[in-house]
Amino acid sequence: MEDKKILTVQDISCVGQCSLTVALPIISACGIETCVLPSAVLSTHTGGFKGYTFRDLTDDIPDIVKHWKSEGISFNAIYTGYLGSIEQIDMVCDIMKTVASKECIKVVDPAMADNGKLYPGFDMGFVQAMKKLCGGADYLLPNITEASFLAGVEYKNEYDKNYILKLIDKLWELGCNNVILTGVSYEAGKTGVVVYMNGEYSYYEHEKIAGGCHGTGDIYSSAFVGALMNDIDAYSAAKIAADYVTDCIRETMKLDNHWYGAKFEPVLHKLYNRINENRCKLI
Ligand code: PXL
Repeated sequence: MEDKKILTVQDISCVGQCSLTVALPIISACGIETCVLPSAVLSTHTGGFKGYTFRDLTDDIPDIVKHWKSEGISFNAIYTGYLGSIEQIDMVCDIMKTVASKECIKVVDPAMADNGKLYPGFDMGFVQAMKKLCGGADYLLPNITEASFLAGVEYKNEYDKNYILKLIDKLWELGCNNVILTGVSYEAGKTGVVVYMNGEYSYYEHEKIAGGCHGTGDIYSSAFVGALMNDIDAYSAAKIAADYVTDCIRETMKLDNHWYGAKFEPVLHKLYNRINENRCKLI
């Protein structure tokens, strides 16, 4: 049996159910050893709390990576999320080469925007730097807002299939191998993911639960990576992650005022079960 481990690079938001506090439990629950490189430490995420603290860890990264190299440590997959600075994006581009195993799978979630807007603290310089990281991805997982910034295409709330195909084509031109575009909704009450792989587009449509939740992009990417690392094909992994996010939102809606994140913990077993069902199909 292969001894696989993944490195995930993103921030620690101490409170807020996003980034590392989501990636670590979800990927671990998928049975995969999960190593972390924290990009920054924040008291909370930036999506609704006021007066949060932010410690950028860019300066710590070179020594951490140097130590890993001296120990001969490498990773079977590297998955990046929210990054703290442009300088850090450049370092992560480097890490994608230096601590990657031979067959390393590179997954980039360009976590920087949603609902038509960049997150606080990010600007077009950050978007420009992010394009380089995205260009080296085996799997690029943006939402529509991130895709529109990266593609240089106007953001639209309502769109047709041609708009989505244009976004994906422009993302692919950045150099990435495969694109998984999340939050693609063509009709009320439905949403889905478009998977662009080996020149072909597939769409997995599912129920859209009113309300939505903060941090679902991070949950989606983490579940996708967890499934992929279990040798599940990318389309099935995209579908498993979408079903899991739907479970998380449904769970969150049971509460009156859980506004800052999604309740991913009580439904982790459903993700685990789906991954095992799909693994069985492989055998
Ligand atoms: O969920 C993405 C995310 C991650 N990390 C931080 C954030 C956000 C989104 O707002 O603020 C710190």
